[in-house]
Amino acid sequence: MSDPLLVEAEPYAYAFDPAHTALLIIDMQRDFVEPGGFGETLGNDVSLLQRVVPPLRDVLDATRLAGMTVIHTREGHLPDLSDCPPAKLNRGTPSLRIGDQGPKGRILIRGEYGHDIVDELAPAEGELIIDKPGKGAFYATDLHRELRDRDVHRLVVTGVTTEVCVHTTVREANDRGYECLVLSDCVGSYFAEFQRHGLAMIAAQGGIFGWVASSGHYLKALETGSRR
Ligand code: TIU
Repeated sequence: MSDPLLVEAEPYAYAFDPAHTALLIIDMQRDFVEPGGFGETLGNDVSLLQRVVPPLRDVLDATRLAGMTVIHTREGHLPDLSDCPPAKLNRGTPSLRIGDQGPKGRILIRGEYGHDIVDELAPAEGELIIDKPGKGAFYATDLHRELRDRDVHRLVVTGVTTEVCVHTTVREANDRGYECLVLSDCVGSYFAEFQRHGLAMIAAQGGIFGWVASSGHYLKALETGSRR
């Protein structure tokens, strides 16, 4: 194996071999990022998440160029809602519930326009898409098997929202033995304080769940690799 690439990160440098690392893009769906979707029905200002798209696009381009595995996830449910627990369906007082008709189609339902990934980050041919019914990308999906099949042990994690699906996924991944680097400007929250504290929680205690770095530091490491 060649020398690993090193990313300047918290709590210390993150080492990775591009051949055994995947970029994981969590739930960059219209339902969370654009008006008229699930995020907005919960009372959130979705414009806060849109700032994630440009740096994440740069990361996606560079990762594809490096020939690394790219995996996209989408949170959502079957049209008959058979995979949506009543506890999730009935939670809170959203303006529209999961499965209701919204301006971008039925809220959080697979196959609807709002459920799909934003144009800027659309999956390329051959990139794996994991459809998940929960917040974590490992729960009730084939993600663990797909990663093992590809001999991938490290994940560069991006997407939305920091303290919900990103956190749940990083915690699930960490318990399964994956080493996760979360890119701070490529994850987003509807709440500034959750963004700050959510990132701090990952790298605290010597990296209790993983590492945190800016996309700039990740891109710099990839550039170093391409010059070898
Ligand atoms: N509501 C919220 O912050 N997030 C979610 O419901 N799902 C994801 O984070 N993808």
